[in-house]
Amino acid sequence: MAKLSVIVLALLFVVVSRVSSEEPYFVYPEIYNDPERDAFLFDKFPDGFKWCAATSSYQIEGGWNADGKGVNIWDTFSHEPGNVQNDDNGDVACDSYNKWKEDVKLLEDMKVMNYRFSISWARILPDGTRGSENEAGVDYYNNLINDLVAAGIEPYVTLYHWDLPQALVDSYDGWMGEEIVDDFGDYARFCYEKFGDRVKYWITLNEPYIIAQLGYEYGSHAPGVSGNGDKTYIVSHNLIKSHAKAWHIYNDEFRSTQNGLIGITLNSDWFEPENRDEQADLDASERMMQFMLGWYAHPIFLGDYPEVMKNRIANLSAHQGLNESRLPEFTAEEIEYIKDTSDFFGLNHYTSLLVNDNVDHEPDPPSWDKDHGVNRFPGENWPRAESEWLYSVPWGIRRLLVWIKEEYGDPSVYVTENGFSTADIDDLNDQGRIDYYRSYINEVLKATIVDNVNVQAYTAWSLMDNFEWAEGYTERFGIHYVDFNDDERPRSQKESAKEYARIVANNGFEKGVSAASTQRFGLAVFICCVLFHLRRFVN
Ligand code: GBE
Repeated sequence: MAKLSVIVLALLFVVVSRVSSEEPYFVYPEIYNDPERDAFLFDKFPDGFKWCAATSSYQIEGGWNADGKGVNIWDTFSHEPGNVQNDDNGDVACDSYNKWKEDVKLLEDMKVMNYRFSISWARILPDGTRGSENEAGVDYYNNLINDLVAAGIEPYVTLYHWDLPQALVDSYDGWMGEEIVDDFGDYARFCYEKFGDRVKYWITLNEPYIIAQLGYEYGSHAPGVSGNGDKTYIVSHNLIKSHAKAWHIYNDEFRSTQNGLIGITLNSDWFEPENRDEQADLDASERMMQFMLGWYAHPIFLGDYPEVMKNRIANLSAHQGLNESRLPEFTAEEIEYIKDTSDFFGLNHYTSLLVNDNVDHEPDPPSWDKDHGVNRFPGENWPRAESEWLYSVPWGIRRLLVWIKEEYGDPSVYVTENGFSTADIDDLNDQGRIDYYRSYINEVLKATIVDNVNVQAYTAWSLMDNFEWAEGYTERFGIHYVDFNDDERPRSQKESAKEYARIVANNGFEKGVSAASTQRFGLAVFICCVLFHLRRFVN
């Protein structure tokens, strides 16, 4: 009898210790207070899911005038005082032009499968065109790619992450000129020829929305042009055609021998209706999605611009007294040529906003913001990152992924960026970033295995702190810390990099793997052993 009770007691102890070790690590901001929506899901991603980390050329490379590189629009823009916080620039940045071997090491240590980086157009074609080939630039990317392949890390290569050769602006106004379509095609072909034997994933353009809207309407990004709902649409038109051209060149001339995939990366917030019982708010949400994401995704995945954009911009243009819509039209042939030119849906996502209908808009002067006619604002008390625009809204990415699945016919989605910024302080213990990654990745998991969205990859932005565009070095997005005051630009692992590596190793989330629960389990085993021995004396 005594023996039995000891055994029962021991079993009980084991059970209790296991149960308490399974307490979920709850990382959703408590403010949301919607346990049903925000409950943590302990499960794994499907086998073969790709884990990735990303950077871009101008943000990390430095070497801005090294070994024959041409000047690009971010060199020009950042060298002009007043454009970037503290007049920072990417002249040295993380010095990855010299320290790329260390970058590969960081990736290896985390055991990610892929590295997403971009090619600096002006580094390999200094004046933007084929005649100007720069061998040293080509060597740089060959070395990086070879090292990645040797380390078993697949390269995901972005052709254009915002650093346009300055020469193309000087000769035809860059993305404003139609000539860009052929020049981008030639540049893409050059990259497939040089690197396509080893690169099997290509991304044509990173975030055409930002290129057009911040570069040619708000003027806050290079080339710093301001507009009134005009240039932004012309630039977008050329961006979409350039993307399609690069896809067709790959498809016609390289796919059969190189066997890779090529697509585009679009950025979008999720726009949550302020009140789901109000039809006007639901409409505002849908309209905002079409104006931000549909602007590019509709022509590329479905054909032509979204109806709501065509109608509203035509109406507001007529109201202004213009003969033609400010939104250019695609010809029937162009619509066909552009449709179905992305082998996957590359998605960059960071944040969500609430929306309602903007009823009292004075349409003059015109702008993209007036064309959509939507108010966007954060929810009360939503936790914010260092970046003014970045609120942590984990459930937003799930809603967005489901929207993409339904709108675009269930494409395979690669999340090509997601991440969180902190202030410029030297702190490796970045709990806020850890919470952001855990909760956002958990929502991607729900979208994948509960909602059956075909998500195939997830990418952390960024592998390391880097030049954050107009914010310079005042905002840090890295899962590795870079000391920009040290000439050596040393990198160190933040806690978020370790957490990301654990998620990668588990291909998702395991229950109860905290140090405390492991200790509790060890203690329980020890006590059971003691009880087991005591049992002899009891008998
Ligand atoms: C991505 O952009 C980029 O691909 C990456 O290069 C960048 O480092 C990362 O995200 C973090 O920003 O009032 O609209 O003019 C908005 C995401 C500033 C898009 C916010 C900069 C969104 C680009 C200021 N934006 N961001 S405003």
